Amino acid sequence: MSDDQGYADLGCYGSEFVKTPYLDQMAAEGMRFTQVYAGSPVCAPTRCVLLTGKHSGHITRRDNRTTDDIDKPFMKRKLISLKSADYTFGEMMQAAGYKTGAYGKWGLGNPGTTGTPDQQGFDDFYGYIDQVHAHNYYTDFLMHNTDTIPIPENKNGQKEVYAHDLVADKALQFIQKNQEKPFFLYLPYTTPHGKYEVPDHSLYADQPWEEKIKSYAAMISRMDEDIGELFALLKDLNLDKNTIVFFTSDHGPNPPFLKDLESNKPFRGIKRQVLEGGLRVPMIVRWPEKIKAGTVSDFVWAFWDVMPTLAELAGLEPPKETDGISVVPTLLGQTQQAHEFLYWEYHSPFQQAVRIDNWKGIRLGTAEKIHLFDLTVDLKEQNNVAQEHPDVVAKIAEIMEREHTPNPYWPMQEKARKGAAKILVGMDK
Ligand SMILES: [Ca+2]
Repeated sequence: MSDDQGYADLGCYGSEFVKTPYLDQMAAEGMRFTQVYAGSPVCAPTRCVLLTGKHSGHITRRDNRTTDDIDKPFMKRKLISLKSADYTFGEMMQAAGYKTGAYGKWGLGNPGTTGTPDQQGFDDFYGYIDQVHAHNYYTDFLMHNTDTIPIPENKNGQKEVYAHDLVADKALQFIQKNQEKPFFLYLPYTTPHGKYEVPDHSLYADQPWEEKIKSYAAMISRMDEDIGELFALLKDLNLDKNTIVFFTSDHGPNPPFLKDLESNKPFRGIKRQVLEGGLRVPMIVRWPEKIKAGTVSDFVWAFWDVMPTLAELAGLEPPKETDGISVVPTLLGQTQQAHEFLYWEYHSPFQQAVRIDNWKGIRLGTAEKIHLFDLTVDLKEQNNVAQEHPDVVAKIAEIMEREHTPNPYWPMQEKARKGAAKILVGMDK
């Protein structure tokens, strides 16, 4: 999983700018999905959804911040940790006898809390436990499980070792080490999230873009090469055919990349918005001889389906509490029951969204009217047709009430705070 990478930032998703030969090859050898949704439009809750198989109305961590400290600087904000009662895909796979490893950005509970990777089903972790720490690509330490491991080369602001490279290597070592056993690798890379720093962006030297944009593109290409190495290793170890690999991004892109890279094409919206551009993500799944090579699927699914899907792939019962469905039939080319609806809530500013068939409803605060868009003809969500379809709007309103479980940290808000309106008028136009 990449971090803050737009739907359209891969060659196989139509990018004319970013070079991703290995992910393009993965898509050519597997199944590429055009209608997969992230759990939330920001980092922490989307990971919470992915790991627990529940949508954002049911999870512990529904925003990067808590509701009571919105005015504090980001570094001083309290971060809500996963609870012991939260059951993750790590715990599920660990209990089923898989060796479990997680490398990269965790962000669901800092050291000393119940939310650390070692307490949430991972035998081995290396990377950034704190999500804000992950913004630093030349950090002078990373975490191994809950131990601090110094990176002396980066002491005193030196930039000798690119931390992403260490994470990518750890993932390969995990596969090497566990090649004789069943293993489950969760690999949340930190690229191409800011800071936009990379050792080398010469691949894009001829582009007329500013530095930041060259770096962002180079970060994606660097990750792509690492994924190429991962596939090469699987082949070397003769694990290629029996290893199922998923690739996705955690949510939509940031504003600086829309103009030059068209990162959210063909949608509107960005990170922090429940518009399609904030939620629609690439999803590629590769499983040689089982998944038909080069397939493109428009089946509609979301991050909360990953855990039940893994359960079926591992021959387990579905998790007891989940909002998801297994998409294994779709992977195998069979037809399957579609979701009745998809639901999202996000808290800064408060937004809810529902998708039913090709209808998408968005509400900014419970006192506001629901806007309704027909994705069949309006992928950019610009033409509000709520007045023409009161029955659909009523159904969506009912889902918005029902799917939000009350939680002291995450109250429904009547009014989205100041600035929210620009989400619907289109801040990126
Ligand atoms: Ca992110």
